[in-house]
Amino acid sequence: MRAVPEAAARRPAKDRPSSAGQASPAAPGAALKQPARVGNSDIAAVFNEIADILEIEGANPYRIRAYRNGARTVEAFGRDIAGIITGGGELPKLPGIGDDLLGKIHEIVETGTCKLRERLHREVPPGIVNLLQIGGLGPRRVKLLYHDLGIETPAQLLKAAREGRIRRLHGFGEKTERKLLTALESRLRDKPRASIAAAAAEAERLVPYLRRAPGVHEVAAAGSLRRMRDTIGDLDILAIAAAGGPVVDHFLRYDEVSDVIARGPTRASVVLRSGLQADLRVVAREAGGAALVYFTGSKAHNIAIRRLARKKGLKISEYGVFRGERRVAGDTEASVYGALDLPVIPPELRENNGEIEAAQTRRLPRLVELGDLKGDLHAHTRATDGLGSLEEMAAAARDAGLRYLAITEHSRHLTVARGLDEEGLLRHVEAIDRLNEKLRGVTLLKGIEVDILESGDLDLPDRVLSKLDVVVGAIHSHFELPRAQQTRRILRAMERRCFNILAHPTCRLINKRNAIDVDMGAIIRAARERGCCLELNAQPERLDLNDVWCREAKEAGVLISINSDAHSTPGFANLRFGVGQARRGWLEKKDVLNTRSLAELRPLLRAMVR
Ligand code: DGT
Ligand code: CA
Ligand code: CA
Repeated sequence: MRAVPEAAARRPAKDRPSSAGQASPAAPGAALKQPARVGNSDIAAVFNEIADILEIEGANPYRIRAYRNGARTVEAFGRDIAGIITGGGELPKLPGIGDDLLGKIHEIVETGTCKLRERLHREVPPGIVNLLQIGGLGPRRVKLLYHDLGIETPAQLLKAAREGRIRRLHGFGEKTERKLLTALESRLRDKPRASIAAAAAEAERLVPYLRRAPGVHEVAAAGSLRRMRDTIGDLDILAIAAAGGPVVDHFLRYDEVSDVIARGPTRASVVLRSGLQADLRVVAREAGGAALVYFTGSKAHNIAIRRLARKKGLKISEYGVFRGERRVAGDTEASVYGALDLPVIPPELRENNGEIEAAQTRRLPRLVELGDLKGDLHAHTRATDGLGSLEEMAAAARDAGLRYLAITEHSRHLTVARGLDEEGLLRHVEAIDRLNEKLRGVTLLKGIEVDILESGDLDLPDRVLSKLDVVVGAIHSHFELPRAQQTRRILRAMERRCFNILAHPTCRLINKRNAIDVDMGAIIRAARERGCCLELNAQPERLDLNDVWCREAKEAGVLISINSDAHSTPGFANLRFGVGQARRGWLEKKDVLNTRSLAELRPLLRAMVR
């Protein structure tokens, strides 16, 4: 059994995404990392958040009011502040916005956040900001809850409300307590799903911790995380041990546990401090494989194999495979599938989407693996909105096992990311040429992530694009166009002679922005006819194309490029999430552009130029 999803286990995890940058989308303080445009309301939201935390901290009321007034002014200002600033213009004098706040506005426009906000987030317990999102709770009440009852998280608040401890607080009362309880319970019901990166990071701390429990033989993460779904509802952890009790006790002593939802002799459910729920099941060794199959799911897959078992006169459950009273399999996954005359089906395929039929006819795909990737065709440096230098990014790519890396900075239209104009790009390209002469073990490719303008034009002329090794086209604006117009826009861009790869084709940001409304079927068909590629962007908040469209693209014969879109050196660690999504889309090595060696890749890219 493995503790981490298969595709992830193949490479050392030293370059894990930092939990700061890749935390769950709901995590407070996560900067708006994407070069998404900062609107006036975003600036106002940062100011209001600062005011909230200052109020919880009991700061000077004048200072708090300054941020609240600043937020109101910014929101009411009739023009787009980011547009004025990035266009090199000067903001008119605004009421209540002095030099200090003006400096912060610039900071927010450039980085999506500001240092003060990040510092405040470090000063107060992280869950506290989440308390503010609960209906009926302002900063004054949150401050009381924190100081008088030590409540830092929604889970702790829920517990206190259920125990009737809130009503006794000054200024709360029974009615408020009941309202809070309702709000908290409905929040629990429809809480957003965690990003796979946040869930994987949690599991990679929890699983090794559980391995140290007394009498444990093995521990593994199952559920949607093992299937590498793009988002995770809760963690399902399976432990194999002779006795459940000591393992459950050890689990409940984990210092990240903020609330215990349920406990029994062989199972427990808790809420972790991040807000993610974790379910533990402890089973005996002889049932380990059957339990792993059961808790890996998906539910639809489980139901389908149970039906198959019944046809063979077998009964399958989380305890084993039985013929009548007699156990015929269950200690390993291979024994369970073997009892059904099936090879082990990779967890990523277990969605009852044809994998059982493919297994029966011995036509399961040989899924692409992380180690198959030879290069990465989408990355940024600090020349635009990245953090690393060319040298640092090249070295990090090499350390991640890659042999080539395309540097694809933003183009001029994307002013929030300080996109390059023609001159800036050509200078960058020369720097890449010079560096390539010195580099060992990895080659940089000259690329661009060129903006697809509203009209479908590209942001730079062919004369410039034709000097590059790879042209990645991307949409960063006008996400709301009607379907027909959005589709036409992308098809038009793909027709350009130098176009190689359509980046993050649906532009979704998980839990933040919906996919654009576009006829993806038409885009896939056009990519096949045009002979260009589609990206699977591996950033955990994108994972775009998703599994479903990857499979469609594969069936249409369109190559997918699994790209990190790294903005800093740890960014390459995200490739594993891209590979997970690709595997869910049934992709094999041959279906992925960047499994090709550099010698194989160059002619492929050149053949796309017409
Ligand atoms: P999630 O947590 O929403 O991301 O998705 P899962 O797949 O991790 O679902 P979860 O945590 O509710 O359950 C974990 C696994 O347990 C699931 O993949 C299959 C199994 N399971 C849960 N409920 C049922 C059920 O009613 N019938 C069957 N056959 N299996 C179930
Ligand atoms: Ca789950
Ligand atoms: Ca669960």
